[in-house]
Amino acid sequence: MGQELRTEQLSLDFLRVCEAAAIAAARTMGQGDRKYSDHVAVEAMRDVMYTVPMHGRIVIGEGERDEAPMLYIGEEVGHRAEADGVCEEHPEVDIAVDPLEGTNLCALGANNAIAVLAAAERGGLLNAPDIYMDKIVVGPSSRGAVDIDAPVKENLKNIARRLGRDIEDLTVIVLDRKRHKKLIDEVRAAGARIRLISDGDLSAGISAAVAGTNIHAVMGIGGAPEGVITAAAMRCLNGEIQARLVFDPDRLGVDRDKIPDREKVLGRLKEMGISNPDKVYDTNDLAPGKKIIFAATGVTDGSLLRGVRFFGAGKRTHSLVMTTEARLIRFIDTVHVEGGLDTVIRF
Ligand code: VTB
Repeated sequence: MGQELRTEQLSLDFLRVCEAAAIAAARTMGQGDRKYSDHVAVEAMRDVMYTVPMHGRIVIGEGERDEAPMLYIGEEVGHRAEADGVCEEHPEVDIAVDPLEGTNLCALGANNAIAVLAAAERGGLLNAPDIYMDKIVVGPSSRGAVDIDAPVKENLKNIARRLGRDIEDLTVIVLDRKRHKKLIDEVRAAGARIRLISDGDLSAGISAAVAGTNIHAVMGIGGAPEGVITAAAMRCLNGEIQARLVFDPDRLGVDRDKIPDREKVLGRLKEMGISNPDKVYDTNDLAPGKKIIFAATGVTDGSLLRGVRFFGAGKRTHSLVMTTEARLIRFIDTVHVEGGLDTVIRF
């Protein structure tokens, strides 16, 4: 057993981790090479991760799909210092990372790419497989008013009622994919406005939980790892996510040979401790931790976070850092000064 997890300090360490990943990725913005952008983000994130005083374990990472050499599922990360010959016990932390959420967005210089991670005490984050997940994400006002199995129109009606407006005044974010044709038709028929995004349902979900972004819900099928990290953010922001794993090729609108065979997926889920693949997960199932930490830094400009800006004598990052424990939602604007004593800091 390590020391008790102190989220106050650790959240600021994780801020450094996300800032480093965001800066590295932002340098590659617009180069059109998503793999390279991801690679530099992963490297930077991992380097700083090793300076954090913790006994960390990656539970969601670059894992399976990419067969990643770094930040793979199960990798132990963190700085294990020994002071005066006495082994200083560090807290045990489970970590879910997405060093560059929206690799394409960064490669194209499009909005809403972020570097993000969530952490909790051991077992505090669902070890979700890297497969698809159907999700509905709403902010605090609509918590308890939606049901992933209800008709789209009913959910929208309930969200509108909670927000004291008409369905026509809602904006719903949906990933622009063929698999969402029916969902998009239904949202349109209900009268809500839609923002179709090319990527990044995780940053969209966070925006849905912050009033003033003019985003009221995120619906549809994206990645399961992104779902877990979204849930961690919802725990801190009082929002809600409901979700269900999806591996039916018909629902995904893909050829059967494009995704692993159902039996194979079921086997893998069982190994991961998931016996009911059709389970509806709520926020607490996905991120059950008592102590949740969430940190994200903007890579490109977005609805909630500004992207990294480089100026001659340094760079500037914009981040969101929060924990369930401290009830502090921090938007952190950091100037990383590299110039000499004559460096001018702008407001
Ligand atoms: C999803 C979504 C992510 O990639 O994982 C998506 O959750 C991949 O979906 O936010 P496709 O296979 O349909 O492209 C993101 O958009 C970006 O990582």
